[in-house]
Amino acid sequence: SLGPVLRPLSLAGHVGFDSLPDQLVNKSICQGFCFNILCIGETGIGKSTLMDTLFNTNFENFESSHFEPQVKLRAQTYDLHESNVRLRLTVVNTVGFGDQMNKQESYQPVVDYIDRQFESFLQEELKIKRSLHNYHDSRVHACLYFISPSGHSLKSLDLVTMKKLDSKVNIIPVIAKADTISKSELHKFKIKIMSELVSNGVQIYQFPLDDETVAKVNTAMNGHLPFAVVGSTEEVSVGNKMVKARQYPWGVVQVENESHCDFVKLREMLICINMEDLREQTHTHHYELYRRCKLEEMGFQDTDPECKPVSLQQTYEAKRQEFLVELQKREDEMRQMFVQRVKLKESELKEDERELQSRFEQLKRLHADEKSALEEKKRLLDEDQSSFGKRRAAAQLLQAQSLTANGKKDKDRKK
Ligand SMILES: Nc1nc2c(ncn2[C@@H]2O[C@H](COP(=O)(O)OP(=O)(O)OP(=O)(O)O)[C@@H](O)[C@H]2O)c(=O)[nH]1
Ligand SMILES: *[C@@H]1O[C@H](CO)[C@@H](O)[C@H](O)[C@H]1NC(C)=O
Ligand SMILES: *[C@@H]1O[C@H](CO)[C@@H](O)[C@H](O)[C@H]1NC(C)=O
Ligand SMILES: [Mg+2]
Repeated sequence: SLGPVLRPLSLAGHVGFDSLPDQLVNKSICQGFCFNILCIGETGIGKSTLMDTLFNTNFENFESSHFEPQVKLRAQTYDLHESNVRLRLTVVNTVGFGDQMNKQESYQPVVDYIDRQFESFLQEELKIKRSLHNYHDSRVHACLYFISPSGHSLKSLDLVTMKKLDSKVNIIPVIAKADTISKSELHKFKIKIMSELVSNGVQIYQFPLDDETVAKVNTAMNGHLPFAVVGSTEEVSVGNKMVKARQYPWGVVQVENESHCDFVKLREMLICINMEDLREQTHTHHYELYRRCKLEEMGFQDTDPECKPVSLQQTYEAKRQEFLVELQKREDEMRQMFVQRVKLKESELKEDERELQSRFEQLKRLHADEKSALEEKKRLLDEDQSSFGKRRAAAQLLQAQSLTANGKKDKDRKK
């Protein structure tokens, strides 16, 4: 790149910035370290025993049943001290892994757990008031995948799970309970496992070769993968020493004897040599990938289609503009819908009005007919009445005449 031109200068005397590495060391010691291990393996495969053996502790162990309806993850955090170094260790165990009828779903809770830890780190990073210096980083730095010592091959669950996880976490496969498999079988089994991983495109963690002080040992150790491990917290006396071992009727398996198993190799690689690299890879590779996908999903980008850099401000403005346009579109749609609805309602009302009007006309006609019928009746009634009146008057007259006529007759008779 086109940086400033550098001019080498030699110092005339001691300045003191050669203490920078020491300052870094002192600062790190002061802050303390954190390391998070995820143990994936079927129930009873020896996860807890191996963790206890690795860290020389007695972590809380809950034996899980084989009847869990689904896989769960259980995380426990411990504060460990060695000399003046403080390590905050989180051990995450899968509970019920591979015990369900439908084993294809076993990996999903694991994937979700890893993503959740990335997400909470991202959320902390995106805050305005960040407190990353005292943030409890729960991102998984190393994933020990426990392969069952069948001596045969990997199970499809193993391949599917590792494939789902290999872009999210540093996978270190181990052959569990390696004391149950014979030496010649173990050798073939290791080769088989590695070739299956390669042919399925599963990317496991490779011990780094860029630091030349450990490049040699790391190269050699990459050739011993996957480590065949034995765990035990039981102490057995061998010679005049007490050593961690598993005792059998036919002999003793010494956990920390390299001709018995790869436990020491695992401890060296995981804790003594590459713990910092595992932490770094988690941050610079796996988290970086998660962050990138997440931000791209949210619409952020570094460059526009013409490869010009885009600032956060521009992205924000563009998003805002996009949002406003969308809002305007929605508003127009709403308005159109409203107008349409009003029109529909209006025509409905007009129709109702027409109907009412016609009903009204009909009623009016009916009423008029009734009225004229009634008037006709009244007229007839009036006619009847007047003819009745006339007839009555005639009758009365007749009666009166007949009365006078009778009176005369009586008088005549008396005379
Ligand atoms: N042969 C042999 N047995 C082991 C080894 N490690 C653990 N075991 C035994 O396996 C049994 C289960 O060990 P745990 O360490 O509890 O297994 P786990 O995977 O933590 O089991 P859950 O947490 O219940 O899923 C115990 O009886 C251990 O003694 C080993 O390396 N070889
Ligand atoms: C680092 O710590 C050691 C021991 O506490 C001390 O002697 C040394 O001066 C410190 N160095 C720096 C650069 O702070
Ligand atoms: C390791 O095991 C081998 C083979 O069993 C044995 O010869 C050797 O003495 C053991 N080493 C230690 C330190 O016990
Ligand atoms: Mg356990």
